Amino acid sequence: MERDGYRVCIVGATGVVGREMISVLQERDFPVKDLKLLASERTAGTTLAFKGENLKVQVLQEDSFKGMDIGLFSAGGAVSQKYAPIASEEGCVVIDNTSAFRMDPEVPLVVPEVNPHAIADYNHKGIIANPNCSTIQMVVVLKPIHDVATIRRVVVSTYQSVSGTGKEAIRELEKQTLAIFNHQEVKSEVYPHRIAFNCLPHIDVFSENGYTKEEIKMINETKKIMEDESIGITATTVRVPVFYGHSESVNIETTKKITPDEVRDILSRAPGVIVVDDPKKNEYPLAVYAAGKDETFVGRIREDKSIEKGINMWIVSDNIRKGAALNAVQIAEVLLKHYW
Ligand code: L14
Repeated sequence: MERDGYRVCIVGATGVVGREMISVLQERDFPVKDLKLLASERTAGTTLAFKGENLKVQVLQEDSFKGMDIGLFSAGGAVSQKYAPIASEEGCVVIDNTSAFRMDPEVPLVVPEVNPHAIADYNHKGIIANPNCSTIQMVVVLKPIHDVATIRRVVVSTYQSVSGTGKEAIRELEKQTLAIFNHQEVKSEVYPHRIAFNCLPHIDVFSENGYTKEEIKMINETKKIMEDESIGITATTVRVPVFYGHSESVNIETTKKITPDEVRDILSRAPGVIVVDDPKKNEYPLAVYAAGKDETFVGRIREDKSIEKGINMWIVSDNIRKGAALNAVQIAEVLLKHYW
């Protein structure tokens, strides 16, 4: 059905991801008829610009979703748990950026380049989940390889930027860096230890088995999105003193032998992926280069000679864009095109 546009609301509009959602809707000229910005009492009242108009952020309430078509949620798991069912009940389709519903067997978990069909397969009830940032950038690279060579096992270590945690963490890295240069006391409020000039092998909370929730999310979400429970995955997720862009060292073992040249060839044709792999010219993906871009960058593609059929690579993407806001808007675009 052709429409003159959709009524869109953003829950968590004043956050790092919420603000990026506003920019992405604008940049991509998403057919927005009406944009409603929602946040907690703490930040409501803020004014944010959309297409030259200043919009005032309203307090999120149970009746916020009346008449809305699409809700982009990024205000934490607890807010989604409470308000996503209320929104979908009102007929507002929720695209949820939190981990609240990702592993729910009735909720599709979607990366448009990888499994857009999941939206139809799951016969969703008005909630579609946006995967974890580290998972998204990994699966856009792994899926095209899996289709050709069948991945048996994945070993991933991440190097994640502070922006994933939010604006307080961005400020913490800035403040600590300045404090160290000025020989002042370094305070850690957001993270349990100093992040400036340091690496923390700790993202999200620890669970009983010694893994962090971030690691468990990467393992479970990758299997769900790739639709293959047989893939073995292990992960170590690390916070590094970078502002924007997550990097990942990824080792795969395949069932069918595949050469680095074949991997480069497959990935050069993969949607949303750019191969940056010319070591002689010192060219490889970098967080500072990926920041602000839409694509996922992959390089350092080489054979893992310690096993018979292994490949190593380095994958980088903007965690706030492809890892969150952009992927959410791309899900909305798939919805409009095929399912509305
Ligand atoms: O969406 O970087 O699962 O602290 C959890 C941890 C997003 C980012 C998620 C971080 C995330 C995050």
